[in-house]
Amino acid sequence: MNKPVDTPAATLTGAEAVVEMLRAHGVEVIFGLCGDTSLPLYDALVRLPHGMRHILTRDERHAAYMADGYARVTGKVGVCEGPSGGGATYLLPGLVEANESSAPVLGINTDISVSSRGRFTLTELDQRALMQPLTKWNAVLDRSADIPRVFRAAFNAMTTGRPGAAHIALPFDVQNGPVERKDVWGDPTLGSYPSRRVAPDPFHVELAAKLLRLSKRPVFICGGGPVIAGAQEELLELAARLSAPVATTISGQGSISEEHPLAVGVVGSNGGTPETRAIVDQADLVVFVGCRAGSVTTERWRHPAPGASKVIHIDVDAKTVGTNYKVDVPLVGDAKFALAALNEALSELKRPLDAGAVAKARAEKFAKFNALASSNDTPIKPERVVAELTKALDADAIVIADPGTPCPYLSAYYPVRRTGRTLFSNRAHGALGYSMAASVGAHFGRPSVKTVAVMGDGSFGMCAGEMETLVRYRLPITLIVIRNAVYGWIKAGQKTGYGERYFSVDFGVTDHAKVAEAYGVKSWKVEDPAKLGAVLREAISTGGPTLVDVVCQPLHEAMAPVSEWVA
Ligand SMILES: Cc1ncc(C[n+]2csc(CCOP(=O)(O)OP(=O)(O)O)c2C)c(N)n1
Repeated sequence: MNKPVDTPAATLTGAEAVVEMLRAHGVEVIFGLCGDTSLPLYDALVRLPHGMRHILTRDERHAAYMADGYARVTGKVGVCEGPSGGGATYLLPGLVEANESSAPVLGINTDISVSSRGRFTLTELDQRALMQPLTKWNAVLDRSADIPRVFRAAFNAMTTGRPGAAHIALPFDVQNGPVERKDVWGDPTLGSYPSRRVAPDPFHVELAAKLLRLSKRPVFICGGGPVIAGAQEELLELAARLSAPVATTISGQGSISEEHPLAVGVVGSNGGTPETRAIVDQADLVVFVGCRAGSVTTERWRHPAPGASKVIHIDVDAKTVGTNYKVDVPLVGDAKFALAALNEALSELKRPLDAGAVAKARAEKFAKFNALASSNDTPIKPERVVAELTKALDADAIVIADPGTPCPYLSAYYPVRRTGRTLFSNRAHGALGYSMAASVGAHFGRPSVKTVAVMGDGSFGMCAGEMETLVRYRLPITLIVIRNAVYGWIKAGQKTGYGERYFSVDFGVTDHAKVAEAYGVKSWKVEDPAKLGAVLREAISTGGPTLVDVVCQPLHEAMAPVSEWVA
């Protein structure tokens, strides 16, 4: 009775504690979709003065992709939420992509009450079992008192070591139970990644320095690690010291400006070309940096050829190092620290810049590309789309590419002109329909730059409903649809590997511009290559969401960057 009204209560509800724990870790945006089991959480979100934005989505899958896009461009944890049952199964695709792509995304699914378990309760699902193999860390809460500890553990797991996704199931009655206010605290540094960096063993640094000194033609192959670690300066210093070409994976784009004389561009079977492959093949020492050396990057572990060169493998994840190649020196640690340590160990070394081979490879690669990119043929060639987009966008713009035509073409030929995350794709699972939602997350993460999503019509069919979200929030995002009425990448595989025995890959024509218009998105359809540049410039500079439907040459008729399909 006599308690002053402005004294905070000693206990919070579980839902209130969740909101406070997110805030304590610096969360600014939550992407999600409501449900019965989420009512206490939503009530806490509306009542408490937390300063976080909640972005209502039309599908939990896209909520998770938004959180992923947000995490990739901000260096912060992305947060998404949904209800029990279908909300959890729909959130899952985005969490597994984020986890395998080393993006820290926290997924929260509310759940049926602990007291209702095992009684054929509507939407009951074993969320622990569902999420366990697909996330870096997950938990199902049984008591409200555990909320602070569980959230701290989730943020710690997501942002330390190799970043990844975490999942928390939050039962209805746990949201209503009590939590002691004194337990509600968090370390805001765990809301950004990488946190708690580790440096490699100095003994291994010395061994690696020795190998680098002895090497005649070292080549770097950078995965997402240098971008995540912000190791671009250290990478450039070391590459310049050794006069070594720097190639990247698709996730590694942004490790180096692709205009730098030592930048090779992307290697591998989804964006690499014979010219970039040749640079890898001539190396006597390959340094993988924050890179898993997976099937795409190495064209099924053939480039580099095993045993053809010495290998130094830098990665924050000890399990990654040496998985696919026999490693001469393992360097387990944060990419920034590892490269800085190598620079220090090699401080006496300064080889004269010899970028002739890289310049030649780039010239040959782009000569082929430019010939096709200037073509006025119809349907419009994918190369023309990439060239016009490059002219229309400034270097800071964020471009997100779906699988199919967009990813290999953009990663091969759209020049990433600065360091940091400006061009990305969902490279872990490559599920169609990622780019539209990821562009929403990227926009909320970096609202001051233009964000563009490039998708095939197959992808469009998997995400069209989310245009309503773009319209509701009036997001200045441009969507580009590569229209060819075919699952082109797969048809191209049937062409090259299966004697042109085409089967079940063609679908009907959709007028994407009309669909967009129905949602309230300003749209254009382009068939004439000569008009494409002007339309793209107009779409990009128009406020609010825009869509350009480009009638394109199907991939199986076009020149794919590396026309070898690998699985
Ligand atoms: C969810 C999902 N299902 C299936 C695939 C297999 N797949 C890879 S590329 C591709 C075709 C893509 O078609 P589209 O989006 O129209 O682009 P195009 O290749 O025609 O440019 C398919 C079906 C996938 N990546 N994701």
